[in-house]
Amino acid sequence: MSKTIATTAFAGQRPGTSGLRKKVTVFQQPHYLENFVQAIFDSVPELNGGVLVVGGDGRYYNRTAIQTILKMAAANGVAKVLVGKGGILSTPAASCVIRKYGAVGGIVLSASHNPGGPDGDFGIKYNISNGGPAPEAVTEAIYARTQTITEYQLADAADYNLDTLGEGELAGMQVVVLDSVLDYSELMASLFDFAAIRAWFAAGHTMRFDSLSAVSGPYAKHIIEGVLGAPAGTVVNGEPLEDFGGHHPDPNPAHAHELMEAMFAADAPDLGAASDGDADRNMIVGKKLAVTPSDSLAIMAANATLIPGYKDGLAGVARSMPTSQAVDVVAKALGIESFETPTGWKFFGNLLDANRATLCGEESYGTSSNHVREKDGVWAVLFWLNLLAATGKSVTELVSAHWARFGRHFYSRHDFEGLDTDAANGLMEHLRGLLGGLAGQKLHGLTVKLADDFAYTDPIDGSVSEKQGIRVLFEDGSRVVYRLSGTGTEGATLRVYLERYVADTAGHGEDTQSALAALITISRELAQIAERTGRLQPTVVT
Ligand code: VG1
Ligand code: CO
Repeated sequence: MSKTIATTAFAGQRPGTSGLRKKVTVFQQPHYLENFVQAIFDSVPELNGGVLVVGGDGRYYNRTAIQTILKMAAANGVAKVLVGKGGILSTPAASCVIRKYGAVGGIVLSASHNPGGPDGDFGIKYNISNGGPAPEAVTEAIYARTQTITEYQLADAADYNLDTLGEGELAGMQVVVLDSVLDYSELMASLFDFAAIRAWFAAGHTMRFDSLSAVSGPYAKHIIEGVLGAPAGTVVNGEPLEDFGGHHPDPNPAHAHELMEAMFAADAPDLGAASDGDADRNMIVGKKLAVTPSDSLAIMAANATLIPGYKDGLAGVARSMPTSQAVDVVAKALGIESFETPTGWKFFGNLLDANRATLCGEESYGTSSNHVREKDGVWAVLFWLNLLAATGKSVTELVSAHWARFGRHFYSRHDFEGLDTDAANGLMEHLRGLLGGLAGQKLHGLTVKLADDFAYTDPIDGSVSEKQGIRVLFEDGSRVVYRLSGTGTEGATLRVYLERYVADTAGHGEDTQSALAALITISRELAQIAERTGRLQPTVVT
């Protein structure tokens, strides 16, 4: 039995960089979630009679949303739903499960690196059958449908028990509650040399994995403490909590400050790592050294053949436009293709499907490979563990050797959060107005080579994405990039990305912010940040 419920459209249900993200209180409005979910079913007719994966990062409102989605799935003719136990599926595990069980798609509930709890954020996104985020054509269709919706379907059924593994039924739809930790762990075992990592721990090496009370905990504990034999307590903050225990679940040096303190202490472990709300991000830290995500991607690419899953080499690599060019230098040395895509994992899907890229990464602490179609935090940490075990080197030794061979890309991102939206839009328009006249100008000793608003033509399907960020490129290879965030829920966030290449080893020891000082000044002046936003300093520096 199902009901048809009348509704009216909500403005603003356009998915951003990674799905629809709003305050929990916005999602709690009657019909708000339902409208978006019905728009998914209306836009993807194959779900009728098909298999759907459902799960989320366990944050506040996850269970409520899943019950609604299950009843709507049944009423919309979905044949079978695979749902994570307790409603839990990390984003990479959701991708793994969609692929493994041949689902039509998945609905992932997460606001990822945004804070959770009743006053925090919630989010929902749709992933397609390759396990990856829906491409823009699909998210735009879903959005268009939210603007014309007048009714949705809901089964008249009791809530489903999400805590008992196994098969059951809800209003005629088959439901399977599964423990994705096992599927995910099996996939990791097929890629990495678990015996070598086990031996590395057995020899007394140590690590600290901070799950920030988010969803990576169960996966990291099972694999690192269970299968790989690291001592109990290696994974800290490993219980997923609805409010992340007050942690801001964003694995960067600013937010994962407990980990940074541990890694800068005299008794620091050999490897430090952290992951975000939905476990698709990773931060890698050595003793007194946070590895930038851009360097991490480049180092992984340069050393990939040491890892069993990549021993035959990489088809190519891809990075988001604001990510540093470090991996391009490696690709050139390896003689493989490198791609520059707009920000957001959905742009890597086609390259991975077509086997043009094997490894992909973003400066926002996201890295992954063709094993799934999402970024993957625990995978990245296992990759580094495998590198440490295979080489016997420390994180610092691997990083220094990499810089010595390829040169160092000093890199930092300055975020100005919670800006007035009009002021932020005005700032971007101001920058667009400057573009035509910048080439050839000398700014604080650096000559502008090219300035543009980044546009991307997908090499596989030819789709075009415009206005993806302002790039100012200098003759010496340095760059300043500006974007407005597409994942925030309060005002606007301006992201300023700064990069400078230094080939000579003698300059590699410099402090990052001082190495970037001229670019920082240029970035502030060009965009008139202080004048337009009233901010003299960024709120977050990564
Ligand atoms: C940010 C990052 C982007 C990432 C996205 C989703 O987007 O910059 O690289 O793909 O978050 O990550 P934006 O538009 O706010 O800059 V997650 O881990 O929040 O799903
Ligand atoms: Co995330």
